[in-house]
Formats: sequence, C-alpha cells, structure tokens
Amino acid sequence: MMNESTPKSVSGESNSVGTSRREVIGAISLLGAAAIAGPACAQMSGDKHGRSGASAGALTAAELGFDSSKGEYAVPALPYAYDALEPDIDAQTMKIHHDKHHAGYVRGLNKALGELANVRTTGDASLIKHWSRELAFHGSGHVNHTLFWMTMAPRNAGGGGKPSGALAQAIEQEFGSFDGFSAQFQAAAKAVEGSGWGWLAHEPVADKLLVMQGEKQQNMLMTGVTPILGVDVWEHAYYLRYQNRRGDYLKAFMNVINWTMVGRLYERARG
Ligand code: MN3
Repeated sequence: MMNESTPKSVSGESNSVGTSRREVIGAISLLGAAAIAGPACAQMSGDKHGRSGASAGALTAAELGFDSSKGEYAVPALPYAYDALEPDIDAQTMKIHHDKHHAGYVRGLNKALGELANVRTTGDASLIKHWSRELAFHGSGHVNHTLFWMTMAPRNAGGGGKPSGALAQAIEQEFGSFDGFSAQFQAAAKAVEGSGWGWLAHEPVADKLLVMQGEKQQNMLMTGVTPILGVDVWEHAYYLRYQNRRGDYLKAFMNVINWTMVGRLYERARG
C-alpha cells in the first residue's frame, strides 16, 4: 500500500518505489500545486520588500500542503490563528473548515493516489474511473483550500484594502476600477449554484484577468487559467455565522484578502 512504499520512495528511484515517487510528483504538477504555491515560495524567499505577517518568510513544504518526510499530501498549518479573521470569518468556522473539511480532501487525495498506484500492481483497472474522479475532486479541493488560506490575512496584518503595483493596474484596466472588480467578483461568487468557488484568474493567452465561477472543487487549471484568488462559497465556509446570507459573507471576505500574496501570485502567473 501507499503508506509502506512512499517513505522509501522519497530517496529511491527504482521499481514500484520509483513509480510511487513519480506518481506523487506528477500529481503535484497535475493539480497545479507547484504552479500555484511552489513559484510563490521561490519568489518570496528572495523578497526584499515588506510583507504582511501572514506571508512572511519562505514557505515550507508543509505550508504548501505536502509532507516530504512521508511523501504524502498534508493539511498545511494556517498562517494565522483560528480567530484571527474575526469578525469577518468566525473562529469555529475556520477550525472546522481547516481541521475537518480540508483534512477530508487530503485523506481522499492520498487514498486516490494509493488506489491508482495499486492498479499498476494488481492490473485490475475496473475502478480506475472512480479513483480518477476521486483524485480530481479531492486533489482540487486540497489545492483550492491551500490557496484559500494563504490568500487571506487578518485585518490588522495585511488583510483587506486594495492591491498595488502591477495587479492594481491590471484590475483597473480589466474591470475599470477596483470597485468594478469587487462587484463582479462578489456577484460571480454569490451566483454559484450550490457549492463552489468564485475566482480571480489569469488567462495566459491574452494575458488578462478573468472573474470566473467554479463548481464544487473544479480545478481552475483544467480550464487553462491560473487562479490567483478564490473564495469558497460552500456552505461550510460561512453558514455558522451568515446562514443563508452568502452576500454578507462575501462582503466580509473582502476585508481579509491578502493582496500582497495575490499580487505575488499574479506576477508569478505572468511568468
Ligand atoms: Mn471549503
């Protein structure tokens, strides 16, 4: 099983051990974790500019949602306390969302990878469609939430306000103004049917910003764009405090966006 082969796979390169390692590395690329978080890490490590508290320092593998010692995905620690986003997002919601919901995606992702690895050993591919879907759903869930935590910050530590620099210029050019962007972003997220996400993404062909909707845990990278900011509008993200008032949650979310981090992701997405 996955748990037995992966510790050796970190240093090994042959037989099923090497295959297991390639599986993990391939999955990172597939899911976009490297595209989203790895470059942000590399870029930040040499950053001489001021940073908000939530994004200070180079990101570790653990913060990026991968446990190198086990060769498995893991829930990254929150870069702030559970109650740090009060009053916009309450502590209980943050704790359940991070510790339970996100952990569920990580379990599902590691499970799917293990089952897909087993297919190569057993030759039984009868459930490969099922586990491929599980991989897409839970893997995207893991990446989406990892991005979500890192692009928020407490109000008194870099959260809220407006972007600056190249991102601010691009937003003004694309949406007319920051307020124009804010209105469209909130409207798109509010109108998601059922569970999903509102996104700000970079579209590389035209080099422009797009506001988009995502259903369930749909991985934005599959549509050819790079997400740089997402707001989770599954009910588990807001129901305890806001109940059915998704629009109020979205207004509050604007108060805790870490624009410094989003700006770095934007510049990284442009290459
Ligand atoms: Mn969620």
